[in-house]
Amino acid sequence: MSGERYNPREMEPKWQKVWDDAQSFVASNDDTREPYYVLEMFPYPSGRIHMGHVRNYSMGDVVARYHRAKGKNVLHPMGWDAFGLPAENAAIERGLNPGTWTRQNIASMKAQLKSMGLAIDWTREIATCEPEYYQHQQSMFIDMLAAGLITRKKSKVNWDPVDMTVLANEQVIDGKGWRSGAVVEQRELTQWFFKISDMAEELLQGLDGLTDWPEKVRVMQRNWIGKSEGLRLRFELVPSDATAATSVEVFTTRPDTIFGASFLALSADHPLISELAANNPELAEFVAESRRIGTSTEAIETAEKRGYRTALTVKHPAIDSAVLPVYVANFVLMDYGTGAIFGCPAHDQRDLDFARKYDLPVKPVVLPTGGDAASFAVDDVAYTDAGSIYNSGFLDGLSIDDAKKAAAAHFAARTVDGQPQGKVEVNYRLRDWGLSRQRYWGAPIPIIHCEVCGTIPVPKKDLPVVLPDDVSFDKPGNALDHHPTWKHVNCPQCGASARRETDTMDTFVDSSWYFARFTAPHADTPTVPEIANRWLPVDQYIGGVEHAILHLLYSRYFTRAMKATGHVGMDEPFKGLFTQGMVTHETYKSPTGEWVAPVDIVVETFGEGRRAKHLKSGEPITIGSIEKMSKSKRNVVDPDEIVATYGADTARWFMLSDSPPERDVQWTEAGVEGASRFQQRVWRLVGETIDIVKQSSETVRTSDDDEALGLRKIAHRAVHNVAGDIEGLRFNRAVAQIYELTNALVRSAGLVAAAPAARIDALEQGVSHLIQLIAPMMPHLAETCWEAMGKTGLVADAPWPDVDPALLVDDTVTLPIQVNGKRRGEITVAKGLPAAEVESKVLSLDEIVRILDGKAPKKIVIVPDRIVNVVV
Ligand code: ANZ
Ligand code: ZN
Repeated sequence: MSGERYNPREMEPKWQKVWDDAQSFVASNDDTREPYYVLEMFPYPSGRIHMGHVRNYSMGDVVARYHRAKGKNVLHPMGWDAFGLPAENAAIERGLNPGTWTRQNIASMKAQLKSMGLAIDWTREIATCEPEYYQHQQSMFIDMLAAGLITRKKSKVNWDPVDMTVLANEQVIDGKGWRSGAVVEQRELTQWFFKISDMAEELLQGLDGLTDWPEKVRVMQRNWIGKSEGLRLRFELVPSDATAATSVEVFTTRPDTIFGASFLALSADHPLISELAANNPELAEFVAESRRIGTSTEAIETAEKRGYRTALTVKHPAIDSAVLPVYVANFVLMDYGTGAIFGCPAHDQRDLDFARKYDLPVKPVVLPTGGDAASFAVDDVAYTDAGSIYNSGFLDGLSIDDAKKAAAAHFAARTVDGQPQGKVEVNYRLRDWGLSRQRYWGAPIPIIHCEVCGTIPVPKKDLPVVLPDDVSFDKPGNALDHHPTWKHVNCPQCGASARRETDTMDTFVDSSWYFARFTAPHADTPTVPEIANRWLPVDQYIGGVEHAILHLLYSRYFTRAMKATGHVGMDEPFKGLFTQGMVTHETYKSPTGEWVAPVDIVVETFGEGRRAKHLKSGEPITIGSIEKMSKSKRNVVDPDEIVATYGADTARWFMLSDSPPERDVQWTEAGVEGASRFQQRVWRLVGETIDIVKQSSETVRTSDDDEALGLRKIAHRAVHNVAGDIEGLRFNRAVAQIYELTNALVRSAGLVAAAPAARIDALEQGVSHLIQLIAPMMPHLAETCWEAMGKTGLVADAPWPDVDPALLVDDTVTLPIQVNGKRRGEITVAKGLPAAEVESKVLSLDEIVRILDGKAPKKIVIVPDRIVNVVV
């Protein structure tokens, strides 16, 4: 038996077929055992899986297999986030039909995932691009529209005037269209929105209950929701011919700094500015230019701060006869607060930059604690920390917080234009979620526009609104809109000719409820609430931290919207969240500065150093920094090649072993080799153990000697600790425990020849435990070992081993041994071992025998469980 190498290439497909045939991982909705739902973020079908997927799915698989072994009814499904731009780009660039391209990719990625041996219930597979899926999304859209959760309003989009198409924010690079290079414009389109901002407070509060989420993700969501409490403050306009308006309102979180105000700034889209621009070409030009920055907050924040001084001025609300100039500024957003601010340069960096540029006064009104009022000044850095208010009339001497309250009370009691001058207000950064995309490859929005009846939802009996297959991408813009017949329909209400909505849904909608669909993937309603409520929320969700904001927030919103429309009964979709780190690799560059792929080089070591050369040309290659695996740097390792060379178990083991799962892991050849050697080591140990058991003649189980008991303790402790580590998602620590157990077993197998039956039994039990511990991580190897050991059934179906609590108790003590007061060694014995027994053990130790040199000791003093003193 022992001696043969383990051959993953042969065994892995074998066990995959066995699991498949036995439907081992198919979850039943009727199973009455405790449900456990583990889910990894489903992949986009780009065509090939990458190492990030391998890491992500290996982790999820360990969790799934472990909880199965713990007797739970485990749901571990897989699907495809199958709509989106890359399919359209393939269509444009390579003339492929987006559907065909996507489905081919799904087929090849599915084969790759299957080769990893994942414990997935493939009967529940879904792809969001199939009508069987998106018809339910359309149906829920209609429900949510009826429930008032969806609205239609004007909103700005990035418009590429050459390609005549709407661009996603990611497609705008430095203010230009990614494909055409044309300067992008802002256009207003009427679009559909989920009214997520109505739920801002609820989504914020809900974060408090998500205690099994990483704190950093909760912080990111909190910041994104961006609650701020402040004051709406009305400024009286100095009468002017330019407008009939008499006042303008700002939103401020720092009313305590009002005495430091030196200007007002309005958004380019502020109605007052539009009014002024109508008669002022220069202003109109400035407005147009501001709009070219792009719609993303990031673009606005990074753009140079620019302004235009209008002819308007306002009265300072607290300083008699002082007036402030009114600017248009490109950093003021129309859709936050009131679209207008007062600028206090001394205490806001943006305002300071602006003031320096346009030569506006900088008047400090917050004095740092211990600062000197006479000399304190703000130069290039705004002072934004704590202090006491000064230079500020009735606010002088107050802390910032007290001054905020005092200012709010002061302005609330005054009126401008017959209204309170100040009103306390809570604002959220969170914007409504625009779901319309002017794209073909997405779920059609189930709406019909009729000139007579208006905007009419498609009747549910007419669902799904199916995407046409016969589309052409030879014209820029939305291929769905260009389709000759698709959009022409009759109004479901009055029968007149009408037009389908040709916008499709943002793909974030698709991924906001797939986890619910998995619970009843073939139902003819979006969910079956009783079933969904049994499985959800997902017990453990695992994915990349890049989804910390949008995907997770949208899913949290959508779950609430589904609850409001009766599709599920809970608020939160994901009870536990884990965000794993990335997979990195060294980078390599040729002498001419091109990136070189790891497969094309050989690395040699010399002394402490390493150098690389090109595999074929032999030219020297520079070893560069360690970076996230990416196609652009070519530092990728193809999972297929790894599986072909080392097997899936090795890849899985390495991905789990090397770093804490939340951190980045560096893929190295040495690391994979190490994982592969470990696999062989386990296999050899199993072979040896089988031989030892076969050769043992003793059949009567003797009672445990120290060696047997020691081994049992190590094994039970490992079982106990690995369970805890898997439950805590500390996979690398679980792996370390398994290494320790393996070492102990290998050592013991080496000692065991002609040993008492109890030791052989302990070894066999220990190896059996080891196989169960590696089963979630290296499932194919584990099945092979399990079978070789003559166990019945599959290890995938075996219950997690019971731990004997007695074996977890550490009931030994290590006693130092002194000879004539000098420490000469130590001995480990059972706690409370009678002195006579300790004495005879001590006297048989090699070291003591040597020191006594045949003489008897004068005296032996034993302090029980503490120390042994030998006097010679
Ligand atoms: C005066 C002031 C003085 C401000 C000061 C800050 C510091 P958060 O906390 O994010 O809500 N602001 C208000 N509306 C804006 C808009 N539409 N576009 C750009 N900026 C806007 O930020 C609130 C602060 O951001 C407000 O408080 C306002 O500037 C600015 F020493 O008012 B503050
Ligand atoms: Zn009609």
